[in-house]
Amino acid sequence: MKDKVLELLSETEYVSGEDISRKLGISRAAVWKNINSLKSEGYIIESSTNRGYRIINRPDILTYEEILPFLSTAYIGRKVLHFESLDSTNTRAKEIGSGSFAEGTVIVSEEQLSGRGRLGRSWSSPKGAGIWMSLLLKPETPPTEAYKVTIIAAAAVHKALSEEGVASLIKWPNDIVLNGRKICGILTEMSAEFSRINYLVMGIGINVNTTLEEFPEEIKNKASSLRAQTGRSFNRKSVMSRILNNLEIFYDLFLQQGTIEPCIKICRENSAVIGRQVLLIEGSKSNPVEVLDINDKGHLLIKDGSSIREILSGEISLRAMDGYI
Ligand code: BTX
Repeated sequence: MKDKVLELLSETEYVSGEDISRKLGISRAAVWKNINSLKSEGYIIESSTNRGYRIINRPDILTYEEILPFLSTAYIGRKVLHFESLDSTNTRAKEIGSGSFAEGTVIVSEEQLSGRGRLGRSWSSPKGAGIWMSLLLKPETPPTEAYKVTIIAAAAVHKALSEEGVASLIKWPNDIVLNGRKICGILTEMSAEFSRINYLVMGIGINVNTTLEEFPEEIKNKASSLRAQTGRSFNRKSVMSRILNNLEIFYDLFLQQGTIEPCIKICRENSAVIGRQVLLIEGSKSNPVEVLDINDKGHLLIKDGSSIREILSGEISLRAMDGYI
């Protein structure tokens, strides 16, 4: 009901309690209760005895109602489960994955208490500073195609950031970097049977307005945020919606035409690693290789000594010879 009350309110004109009560079929006392509940979420609402209610200011929160003005999708992000705090949005998405939630459902939390990276690593997710979200996807493709979704996510984040005026680079397969610092990570997880995917969870974590002090000591030398790197604050609602808008375009192309070609092109043209000597970390082994290209399947081509190898993302990491990247 609170959401319905919010839909009726506006910044430009007053709406009377009586109108709200009539339109929603609730009592005046219930209207007042819902207004108070919105105020406790951070909405600043003016109430004038004669004229009614008017929104003065909206909170910086990533609810469906708040991203709606920026969203141009048909189904991605049309159902948003918003939390103040969660252990991990990926974990929550996996809990609901096999249920009835539609493809494109987004789980987003203002903070994560146990945000997860790849290979059991953790992801720092302080309150209100970044975007910590997971998308539920149910592509009718074989499990061997699932890796492509990470490439789609990387391209969508890159494109969204460039629309925000930020020229980021993609560190294949799942990091976005700005000035050599990690500002975004992608974690795709899957539930599948032998030949079909039950569901995919595409987790995206992006440091938007995080200050450097907010990062844990051990990642201060490699992590950063859009704000720390550019010196300006970003509208998280706009950044989140741009990512979802671009995701839907690329994901539809993948579903309908079976291609991720435009995404590979973006990853290739904005690569943080192509043409560089890097350390390839596989399990406990680490050896210097030269990154040659990303091929048409989205795999990384590297020169390892005298042989050329094709790497299929998964369990590897890349590092600069002398630091993060
Ligand atoms: P990754 O394994 O490539 O990166 C994790 C590593 O990155 C950590 O070991 C640490 O060194 C560093 N790191 C941790 N937190 C941050 C941060 N905030 N910014 C930059 N570097 C950091 C990357 O895994 C995938 C991360 C996905 C995160 C999203 S958030 C929404 C969703 N829910 C969830 O639990 N995970 C995903």
